[in-house]
Amino acid sequence: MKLTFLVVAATTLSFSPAVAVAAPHPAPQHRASLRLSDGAGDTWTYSDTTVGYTPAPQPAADVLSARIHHGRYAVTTRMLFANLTRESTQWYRCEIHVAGLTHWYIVEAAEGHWRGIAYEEVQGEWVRAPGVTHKIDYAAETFTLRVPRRLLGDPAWVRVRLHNDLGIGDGTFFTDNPMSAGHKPLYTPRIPAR
Ligand SMILES: [Ca+2]
Repeated sequence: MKLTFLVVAATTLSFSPAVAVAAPHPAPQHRASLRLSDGAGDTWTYSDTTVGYTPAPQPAADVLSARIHHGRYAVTTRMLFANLTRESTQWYRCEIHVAGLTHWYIVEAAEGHWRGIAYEEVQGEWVRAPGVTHKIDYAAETFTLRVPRRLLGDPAWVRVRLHNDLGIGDGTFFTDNPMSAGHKPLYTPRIPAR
């Protein structure tokens, strides 16, 4: 089992039936945080010249765990990687779905801006995302993104999807996510604000 909810939005859980709910005690109600675990060595590769996705280990893109918190003031997400590097272009992606709308955030890290630049994708265009803060910690192997709730319209709940893509420069890419066992990430159930 790849995905494990340690804390769940118990009353709104409607995820895949394959998901294991790890709750040693009666599940708390309306928790605003999710913790996700992911396998090691389970990245996928794809390219500009081939079709589909193939399993291929790539520690720089390999997500090991994640945390999503819907707090009073912001949605904060964090992914832990096997071994982040400053060698290839990496796109850290976070999609936040609210009622009737999805916000698409991308942080790009590459030569010249290893700290990353945050964008929101709006109608296919990448625009800078003031108010959105992030940190790429290459020593701790973590990527953190914080989106103020006011930028999301102060939603009652959010559904979140995290993933990343790494481009090694020859048209070859790697991807991984903590949201599914495959290359395609799935959204969380609704996470209410707290
Ligand atoms: Ca992984």
